[in-house]
Amino acid sequence: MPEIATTPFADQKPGTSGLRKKVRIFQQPHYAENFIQSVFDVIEAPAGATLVVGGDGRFHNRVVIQTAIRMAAANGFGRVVVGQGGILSTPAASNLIRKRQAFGGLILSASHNPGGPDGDFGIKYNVGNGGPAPAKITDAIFARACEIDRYRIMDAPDVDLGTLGEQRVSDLVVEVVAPVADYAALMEQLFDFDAIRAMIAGGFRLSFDAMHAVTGPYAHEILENRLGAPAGTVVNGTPQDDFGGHHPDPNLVHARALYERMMAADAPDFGAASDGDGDRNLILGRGIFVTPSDSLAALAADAHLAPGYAAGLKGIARSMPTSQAADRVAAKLDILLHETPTGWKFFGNLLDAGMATICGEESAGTGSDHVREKDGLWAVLLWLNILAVRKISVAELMTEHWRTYGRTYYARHDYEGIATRGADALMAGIRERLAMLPGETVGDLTVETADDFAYTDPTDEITSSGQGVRICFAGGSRIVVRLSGTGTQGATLRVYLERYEPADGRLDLATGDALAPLVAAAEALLSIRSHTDRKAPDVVT
Ligand code: VG1
Ligand code: CO
Repeated sequence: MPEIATTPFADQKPGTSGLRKKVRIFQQPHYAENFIQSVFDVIEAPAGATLVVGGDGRFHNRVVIQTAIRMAAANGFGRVVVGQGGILSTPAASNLIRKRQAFGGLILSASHNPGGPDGDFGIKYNVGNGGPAPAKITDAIFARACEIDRYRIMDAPDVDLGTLGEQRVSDLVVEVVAPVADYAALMEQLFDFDAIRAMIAGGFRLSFDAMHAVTGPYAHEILENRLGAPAGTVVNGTPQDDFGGHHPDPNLVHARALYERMMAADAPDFGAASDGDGDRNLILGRGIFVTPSDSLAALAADAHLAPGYAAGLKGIARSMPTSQAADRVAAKLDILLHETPTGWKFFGNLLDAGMATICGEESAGTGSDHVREKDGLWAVLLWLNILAVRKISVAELMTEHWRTYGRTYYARHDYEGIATRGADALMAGIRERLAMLPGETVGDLTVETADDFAYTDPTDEITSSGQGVRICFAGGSRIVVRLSGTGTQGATLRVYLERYEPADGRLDLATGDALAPLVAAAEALLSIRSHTDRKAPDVVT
């Protein structure tokens, strides 16, 4: 087999969701090759195995797809299934891995991070269940990348990614598939498309912002072609390799135009957006933003109204910083609630074991056991299905939810690209004081418990520690603080603020007012300003 000698790069440690770096780092000779070979060396796929390859269409996507195909050919794979044009949304890739019983898949994305020559790129390996590789595999990939001295690559011309059907690279069959077809078929199985179609035909108006990213073709096909929403429902629906110069991050900052449309007097009934690779979702109703944590809780409470979930839920899983709103739904439904570290890779085992049906994260990720990734359009369709059955507005549904379960006011404050030293000092400082915090009062708040979150996976007993600091106050409010594992520059500090108001409490406060005491407490406990050298967070979501 053709082998090329190489030397290791010391920085190929996968983070929360794969290896993410600036495009220019990935453009260094041998950089992507080293990482892909490290993956292949660790997974030891049997000869003739199938590999799914696709990405979110960002700058450099096609280059690395061609490289991955040549390397798969030289490493003994029998078949590569690749999306046409090199495009697959992350949930669609997860679905293809499962459907084609592939050994695994390479997903090329940096998700919500900006793209283009000066933007970010990423590579993530997903295992045969369709989900991100668990930590024991990503750790092994990093260890391998630190000592790699050769990679295998076939000397062959580029594959034609534009033409559907089979081609060959030496003994490898490369199958170019339509990116949307299988995914749309799966959505039709899970949801009552007739009911949603009837609601739209009856005058229900929606707007979906694809943010110039990968969900454009998926949303055009599903929302407009199959569900009958009028042309123009999907905006920014043509994927661009630099996402039009924007951050394809569906939050109130980067999806500002959609937010403003939804707050206007003539707003549509429903608004949504997705991110670069199609696994995140933003949900808005006329005059109301639904926090991702509340969205998870509301979807869990009513999921049984969709055909795919008519049998009820086996359990709910949420990442630790996600608000406790879903816990109250789980308690009422008398099902298990799992609290996992940040990142979708921790949900896979629970879904495989039938211990959870629905999962979610505060970072606009929601999904279920239909695939092993979070899924932006899935969340949109479950919302539409529930609204079509219940025949109420988003605002009415949320008000009813809060009157039943109480309301969890929530916000995340991000300090982006700060100096690593200050970020590490902040984390080390609070970790040192954790044992002393219980009983301490900050303003009107009294600390009840404080810890550094550790999670033991109930299926394989593997423990992940140091996953973020939790400070819980009497009455159910919380501050959580951790460092991001997806950034590509300096450090990003995330401070998660949460205040609980019971069902008979104050349910109509402005979020900023409701959380003001927690913002003050966070500053008092963490000295954020001095550690970050910032007066205020860069992004509040
Ligand atoms: C962030 C989010 C996390 C999410 C991850 C990947 O990680 O907080 O909830 O799973 O991004 O999302 P971090 O370590 O930066 O906080 V995506 O849409 O990149 O696949
Ligand atoms: Co994403």
